[in-house]
Amino acid sequence: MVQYDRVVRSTSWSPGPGCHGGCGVKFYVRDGRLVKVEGDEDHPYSHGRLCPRMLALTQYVYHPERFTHPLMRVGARGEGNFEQISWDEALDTVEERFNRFKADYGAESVLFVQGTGRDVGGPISFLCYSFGSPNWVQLGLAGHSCYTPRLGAMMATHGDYAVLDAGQFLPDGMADPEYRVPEVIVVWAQNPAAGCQDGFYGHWVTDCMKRGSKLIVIDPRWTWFSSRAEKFLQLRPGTDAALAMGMLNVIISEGLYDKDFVEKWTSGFAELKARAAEYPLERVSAITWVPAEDIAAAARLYAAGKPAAVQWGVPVDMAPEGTSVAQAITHLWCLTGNLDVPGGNVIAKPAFDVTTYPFSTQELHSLYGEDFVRRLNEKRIGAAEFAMLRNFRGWAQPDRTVEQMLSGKPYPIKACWIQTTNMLGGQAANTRMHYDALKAMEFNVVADLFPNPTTMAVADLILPVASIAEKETFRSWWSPLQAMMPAVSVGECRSDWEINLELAKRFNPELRKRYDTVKDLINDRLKPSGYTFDDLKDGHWKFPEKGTPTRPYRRHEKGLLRPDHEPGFRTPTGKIEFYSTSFAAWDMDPLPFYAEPPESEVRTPELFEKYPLVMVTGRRSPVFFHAEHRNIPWLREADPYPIVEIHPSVAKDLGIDDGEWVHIENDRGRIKRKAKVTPIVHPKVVSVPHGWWLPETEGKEPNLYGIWDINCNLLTHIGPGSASGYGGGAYKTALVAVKKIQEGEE
Ligand SMILES: Nc1nc2c(c(=O)[nH]1)N[C@H]1C(S)=C(S)[C@@H](COP(=O)(O)OP(=O)(O)OC[C@H]3O[C@@H](n4cnc5c(=O)[nH]c(N)nc54)[C@H](O)[C@@H]3O)O[C@H]1N2
Ligand SMILES: Nc1nc2c(c(=O)[nH]1)N[C@H]1C(S)=C(S)[C@@H](COP(=O)(O)OP(=O)(O)OC[C@H]3O[C@@H](n4cnc5c(=O)[nH]c(N)nc54)[C@H](O)[C@@H]3O)O[C@H]1N2
Ligand SMILES: [Mo]
Repeated sequence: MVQYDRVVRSTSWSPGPGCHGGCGVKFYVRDGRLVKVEGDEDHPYSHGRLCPRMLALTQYVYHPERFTHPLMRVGARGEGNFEQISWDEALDTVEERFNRFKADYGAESVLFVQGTGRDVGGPISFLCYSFGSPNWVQLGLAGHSCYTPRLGAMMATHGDYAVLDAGQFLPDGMADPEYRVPEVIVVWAQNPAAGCQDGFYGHWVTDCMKRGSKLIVIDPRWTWFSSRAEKFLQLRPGTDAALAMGMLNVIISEGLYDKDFVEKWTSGFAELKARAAEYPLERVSAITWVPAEDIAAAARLYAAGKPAAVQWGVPVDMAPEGTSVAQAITHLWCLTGNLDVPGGNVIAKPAFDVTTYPFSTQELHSLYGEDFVRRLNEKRIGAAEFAMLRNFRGWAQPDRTVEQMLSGKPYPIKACWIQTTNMLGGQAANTRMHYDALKAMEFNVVADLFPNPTTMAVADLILPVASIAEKETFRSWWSPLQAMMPAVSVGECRSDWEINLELAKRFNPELRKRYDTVKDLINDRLKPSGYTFDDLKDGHWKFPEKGTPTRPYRRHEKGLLRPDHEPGFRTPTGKIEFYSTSFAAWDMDPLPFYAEPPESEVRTPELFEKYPLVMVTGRRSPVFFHAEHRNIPWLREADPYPIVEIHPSVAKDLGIDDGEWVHIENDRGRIKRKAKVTPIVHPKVVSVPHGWWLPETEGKEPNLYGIWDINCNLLTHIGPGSASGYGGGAYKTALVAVKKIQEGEE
C-alpha cells in the first residue's frame, strides 16, 4: 500500500498517457508528490479501468530527462547544447521574433504545428489566430489522413459525427433502459483495445461482445478481435473502398436495406444504386483479395443486425481518397437505418455544444466574423487548391505546407511553433523531407516535455510543458463534460493553455480585456453548458439532459439536429445525402468510388517486382502513444524492440529467422528492424510499428536517437493522394522489400 495524503479526481488526456482520453483517474499525492495513479471506479466512461500508460504516469512525471525550465539553444542546431533561461526571457523572445517575421513577411510566414487530437487543439488554434496566421497545421501528417476525412464524409452525408453506441452518452451507460446492444459490430480497420481512439473507449467493444454482439472484422492482420469474429475479411491494404462498395451493392441488390428509412430520410438512393452496381463481387474480390462469398456473407450479416454498428479507424483515412472511402462506409449505416438509434452508429456531439476552441468554419464565423475567415482563407496553404479545405475545417494542407517551406513559393515560411508533435520521430511521412524543411526555418520553438529527435535537430527554443497531473483544463470531446485537475507541480513547467494564453495576449492585447487567467477562458468556453469550472471539478462530470440536442437518440425525428429546428439532418438538403451536394460543391465526386493505392501490384507492377511486400505501418501499441513512451522503463519493458511482423512462409523463403535483425527498403531508403515471424499478418504484407526512436542512444547529430536507422517513415511518402486534399497519406500501402542483413553489412 502506498501512503498518501490526498486524492485528486481528474480525467485522462495528454500529456502523460498520450491518448485521445476520457478515462476517470485518481491521482494519489503525498507531500506534494504524485505517488500512484488509479482508475476511478465511479467514472461512467472507464469504470475504474486504465491503460498501462496512465498507470506508469509516475515514471513519466518525474522522468530525470524531463524539461523543467525554458531552454535556449547555444551553439549549432543538433549539438544538443541548451542554456536555461527564464519564462520572461523565453516569451519575450517568441514575441519579438514572431512579430519581426510578421512585419517583414506577414503573419502567414509563421506555422502553428500540432500532432494528433490531444487537448492542444484549443490552445494552438487560439494562439495561431491571435497572432493572425492562417497556417494551423498537422505538419507531416500526409494528406491530413487522420480523422478529418472521416469527419468530412460524415458531415457531408448526415451533417454530424457518428460512432458505435456503447451507451457512452447516457449517464447509466449500457444499463439505461433506452440502450440496446448492437447485434452486429463491424470492426473496420481498427484495433480498439490498443488505441481507445477519438474519445472511444476500446473495451466497450468487449463489453458489447460479453452482451452478445457478433463481430465482423476487416483488417489485413489478425487481431484479438478478428480471432473472435463471426467473419474476418483479411483484405489488401488500401482497398477498403472497393470492399465497402461491394457490400453496398449486395445490400441494395438483395433488398436488405431499410426501405422506410431510406424513403423518408435520404436522397440520392438511385444514384448510389447505380454507382454500387459498378462493383460486382468478382471485381471487388479481385481488388481486395477477399473471397466473394465472404463479402456477401458479411454484408448480409451486417444488414440483418438490428441494430448494427461500425467502429472504424485511421487506415480508412489513409486509403487513397480517404474521404470517399469514409463516405462509402457511412452509407452502410445510413442505408440500414442504423443512424442515431440505440446500439447503432449514434450521433456524437460535444456535451452542451461546448468545445475547447472553434474547430468549425461556422464557429469561426461567429467568433471572428466572416471577413476574418475569408482573409485567413486567402493565405491558408492549400485553400486555393482544395475547396473542401476552404469550406470545411480551418487547417492548412500539410503536404503543400512542407513543399512551401522548402520552395518559399508562393510566399516564404520562416518559423514554426511546434506543440505536441515530434515530427521526426513520429508524425511526419518522408522524415528526411521534413528534417530539411525544419532546418530551413530561421526560428523553431518547441513546447514539449522531453528531449526527442525533433527537439534535438531543430529546436531553437524549448518550452517545458506541464503533464496531465499538473494542469487545469476541461474535456469536452463528446460527453460527459468534465474537468482536468492539477494534483502536483514540477519545476517551472506550464500548461499549454497557460503558455498560449500569455503569448496570445501579447499578440492581441484586446484579449487582456476578456481573459485575465486561464480559468476565465475556460469559464468562457463552458458558458453554453451553464456550468463553471468549479461545478465540474472533483469528479462532477455532467451529461446533457434527455431531449436536448447533445443527448441521443433519433434526434432527426425531433428537430434536434438542424439550426432551423425542423426534422431532418444538418446537411444542405436536410436529408441524408447518398449523393453529396457538399462534395459536388467542393469539386469532388458526389458518390463514393474506389481508387487504387499510388504504389501497388496493379498500379506499379515494375515497382512491385522489386518491392513485393505491402508495408502497413503504425498499428498501435498499447504501451506507446505514437513516438512517446520509449523512454518510460515500465512501458518499454513490455515492447522493447522496433519490430517488423512477417509471415512464416515469406520469412522461410528469405531465410529469415524469428528475432533476427533485417533490412526493409525501397527507393526512398532503408531501415533496420527485428523480425517477428508470425502468421497474424497476410503473407503479402509486413506490419511495421511507427514512432520508433531510441532514447537510450546518442541524441546529438548525426545519430538523433537512431531515427535514420529505424524510423519507418524513411520509407513512406507525402501526398496528398486525393482530390480533396484530405486522405491518401500512404502510411499503409508503401511497397518494400525485406532482406537478410548480409555478413559485412552493418
Ligand atoms: N496506444 C495507442 N493508442 C492510440 C495511438 C497510439 O499511438 N498508441 N494513436 C492514436 C491515433 S492518432 C490514431 S489515428 C488511432 C489509430 O488507431 P487505429 O485506427 O486502430 O489504427 P491502426 O492501429 O493504424 O490500425 C488498426 C488496424 O487496421 C489494420 N489496417 C492497416 N491497414 C489497413 C487497411 O488498409 N485496411 C484495413 N481495413 N485495415 C488496415 C491494422 O492491421 C490494424 O490492426 O489510435 C489512437 N490511439
Ligand atoms: N508510419 C506511420 N506514421 C504515422 C502514423 C502511422 O500510422 N504510420 N500515424 C499518423 C497519425 S494518425 C498521427 S495522428 C500522427 C501523430 O503524431 P504526433 O501526435 O505528432 O505524435 P508524436 O510524434 O509522438 O509527438 C507527440 C509529441 O508531443 C509531446 N506531447 C504529448 N502530449 C503533449 C501535450 O499535451 N502538450 C505538449 N506541448 N506536448 C505534448 C510528446 O512528448 C511528443 O514529443 O502520426 C502519424 N504518423
Ligand atoms: Mo491519428
